[in-house]
Amino acid sequence: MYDSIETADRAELRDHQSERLRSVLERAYESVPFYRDRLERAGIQPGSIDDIDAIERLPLTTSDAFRSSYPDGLFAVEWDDIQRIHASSGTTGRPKIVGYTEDDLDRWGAVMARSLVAAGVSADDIVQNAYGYGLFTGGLGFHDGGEALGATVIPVGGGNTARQIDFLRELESDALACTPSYCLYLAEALNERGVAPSSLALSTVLIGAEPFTEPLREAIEARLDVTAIDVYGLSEIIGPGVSIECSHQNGLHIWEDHFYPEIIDPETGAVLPEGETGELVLTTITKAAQPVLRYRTGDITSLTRERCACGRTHARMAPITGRTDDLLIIRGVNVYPSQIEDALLAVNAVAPHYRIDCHRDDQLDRLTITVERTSDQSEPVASIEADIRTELSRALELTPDEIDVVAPGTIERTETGKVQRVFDHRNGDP
Ligand code: DLL
Repeated sequence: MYDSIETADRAELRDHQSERLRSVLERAYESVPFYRDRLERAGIQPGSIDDIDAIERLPLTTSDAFRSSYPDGLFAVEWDDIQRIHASSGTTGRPKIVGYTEDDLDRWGAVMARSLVAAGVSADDIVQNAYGYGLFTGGLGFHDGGEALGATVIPVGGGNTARQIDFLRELESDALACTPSYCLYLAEALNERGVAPSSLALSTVLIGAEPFTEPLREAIEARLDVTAIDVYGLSEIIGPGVSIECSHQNGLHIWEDHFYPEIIDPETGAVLPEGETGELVLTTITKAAQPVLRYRTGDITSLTRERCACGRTHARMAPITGRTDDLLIIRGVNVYPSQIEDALLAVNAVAPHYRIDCHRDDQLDRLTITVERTSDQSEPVASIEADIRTELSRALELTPDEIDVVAPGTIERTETGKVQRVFDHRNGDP
């Protein structure tokens, strides 16, 4: 264990949660007009909630809160106290901005260090971090956690497969952190180069940031001869480190002394009993810069509060099985179809007919965008394509693999029912 709270008695944990909820509510009410309005409208005075069980009375928060408060309306501290910013995709043009104070960054480092220990990583280990560095929380989240633990971190970042392989071999990394799809890609690249997994020191991979199935995990474990640990998190709450599996791989331990979980019925918003599947809702009970109350993650899972065989008592969530919205996660990057639509329709020569295709080729996601040009033929295709690329690069943190500009009338029209513009062939769309 990294921290004794991980095995705390549940009654003790609940006392902590109640106390922290009271304090976060007070801060949110005092410092964030958005929450003050919501609480007042719901007739709730912060002092009237004194037990964690009463959290159900608080209004739910959706990702719209980030959009309507862009960029800093959800901050509970002054800019002077913000030490770092991260961001993730919003449904349209503007990203969700997340801020951290110095204490928040320390807490994040500590929950990530705790997560790494739960996954079997120790201070003596070398962690090769192949999550992207930058606004995405994956890179710096694992980086700070590895350093807080006292491990050696190799900040190689995403991609650059030849270098990843060199480092795995020559620096003898014990753990690798990357998306599951990239992990599988790397396994194939190793195989093609004739590198036997048994010749590597690698024993653990930390896979997250996108959904994966159990067979995919098994393929990773078999091909790399490793234990593949599921790690979950989201920028709005902190980034990676909200929850992680231990070596028993029987659910992801949610660090409940910082993040309070509930499962709701996505249709009605009602809290569901333990064990039922629904939408995960999280409340940050320690975050200073930007507390988030009852946030609808959009992720589908279930919870158990039974003590794990490892001795940890915090609630465990099942691996994520899907989302309540249309978020696409492509190579670990979040993309809402509405962001693509906004960008395409900002180009004059483009008609409002398009399709988005996601394939998985050779274990790597590919994004293809097909758009119709208008009947005005004056602009050459190459220049329309260039305009589209410019608009998309403004809106997305990933470049489509292919942009196809087609003649007017080419894209199939929908006469009945809902239009389907997104074809996620990874999920079996034809
Ligand atoms: O993906 C944080 C992260 C980085 C987690 C590295 C794990 C490892 P966002 O970019 O804000 O943050 O995306 C959050 O990604 O709501 C889920 O839909 C999805 N997601 C994250 N981890 C998992 C996972 C990071 N283990 C969104 N399994 C979340 C399934 C995941 N989906």
